[in-house]
Amino acid sequence: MANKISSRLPKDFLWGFATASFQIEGSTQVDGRGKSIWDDFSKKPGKTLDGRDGDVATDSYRLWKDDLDLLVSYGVKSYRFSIAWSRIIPLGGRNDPVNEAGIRFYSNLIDNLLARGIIPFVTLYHWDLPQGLEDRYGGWLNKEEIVKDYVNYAKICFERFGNRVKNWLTFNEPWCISVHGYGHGVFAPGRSSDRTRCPEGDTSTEPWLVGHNVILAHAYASKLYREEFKQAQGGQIGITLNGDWALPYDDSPESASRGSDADLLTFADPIYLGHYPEYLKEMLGSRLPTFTAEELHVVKGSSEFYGMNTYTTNLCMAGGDNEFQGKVKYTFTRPDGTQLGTQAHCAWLQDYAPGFRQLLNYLYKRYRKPIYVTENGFAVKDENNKPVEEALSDYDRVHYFQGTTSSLLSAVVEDGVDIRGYFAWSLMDNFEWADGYVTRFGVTYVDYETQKRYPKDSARFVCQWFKENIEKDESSESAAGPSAP
Ligand code: GBH
Repeated sequence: MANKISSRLPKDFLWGFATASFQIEGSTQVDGRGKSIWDDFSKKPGKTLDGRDGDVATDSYRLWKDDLDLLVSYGVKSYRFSIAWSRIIPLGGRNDPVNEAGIRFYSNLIDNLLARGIIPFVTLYHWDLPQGLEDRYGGWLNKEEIVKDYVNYAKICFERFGNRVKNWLTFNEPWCISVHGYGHGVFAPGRSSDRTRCPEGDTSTEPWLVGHNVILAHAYASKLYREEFKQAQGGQIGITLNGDWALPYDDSPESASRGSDADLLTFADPIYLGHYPEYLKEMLGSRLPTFTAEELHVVKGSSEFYGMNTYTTNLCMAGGDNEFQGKVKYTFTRPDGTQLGTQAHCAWLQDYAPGFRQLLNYLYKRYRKPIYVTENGFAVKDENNKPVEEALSDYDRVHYFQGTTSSLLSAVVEDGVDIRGYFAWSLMDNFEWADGYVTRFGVTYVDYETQKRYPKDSARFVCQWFKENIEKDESSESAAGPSAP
């Protein structure tokens, strides 16, 4: 037994499932919650695939105890969820009133998680900006206002929850906030240069401005935490970035050498290294905002770990004019016509686990920070059209997690990558943004008529896998009971 220990994940490895407030809570008009930018956006014609909004979602604002029972039945060590800013400060701003009912909701959730031995991993911002700030001054476009308002909101969360929450994520995926919200215009607030989608917006400048402002908001909130709360509360703070691995399409010189730079480096380089990547400066010229020396000082080193959301691997070729992809083209079809992996329900996702291991190695070598995989998951093709009983046999998702968990283990035990946690996306099917309820990412099936939850095979796989592949905590086992020596 003794020499098997090194082939496992360390005993304090955190694992569990992730969700986000707007995707699960519903009850959008309850207990003083203000509107978020997703409320009206998801109700506009054509914004979601099925025309449905987030008013009910998985009803988790009311059913949170059921969700907690589910987490307990899965035996997770940790749960990643997000706080809805507009429940805490309904209008959003630093001079607007705080909503005690909103505080109470998350406070209860946190207390009950802890009582069941589940460690909360909390995202402060998973895309649901208070509508009040969008209306008042243009939300993320307005650096002077939004940075202060975000920091104030974060401060309230540290003050009210920080005695119990030890793991903070400032933001989920700034790339998506910027590019989908202000480039493609497919996410709230839906701005874009595409006049068929949006009456105003400028795709060539706004996403970069918004990204810049998100970095600053993150950095100043992180500074505040580290200076005023960290020591007393003993927690840590970081950011979660999305990024997928890239492989060259073929061995021609046009095959992109820097395929995955666009989503990976745009945010990570400033935050961990203190500057925007060279290719981005070249590509954007004066359209790329600059940090003052003082700001840079705050930005550099502002994340204590690398929060990593990753789903797939792309084959890359130079060319095309998609700046958000760093002007490379993506495909899943190899030169010989075969597919890289199994196709998911959404076009952007195929199952290719070796890329996950390579990405972990790449990020660890580049930034030298402990990594938490904060999202990783798969949407099974046509799962939404299957009867429940059939959907529960989610073989493609099981296969996906078999691949990524074994890549995770190899990265830790063979490659020496410092990975501290893994959260599968998602605890349950939920409101999948522009896809509405069509695309299901859950390890738990949700019947949206009854809100009943049914564990899928993938839930069983993931839970079993982590139980078997984490070193046993001998001390706490013997402390917990009179079990064998
Ligand atoms: C995550 O984002 C989100 O954090 C989570 O809320 C969401 O439910 C989950 O994924 C599943 O979608 O978008 O066509 O330009 C994943 C974000 C999606 C970002 C795919 C990169 C690339 C292709 N990634 N995207 S496209």
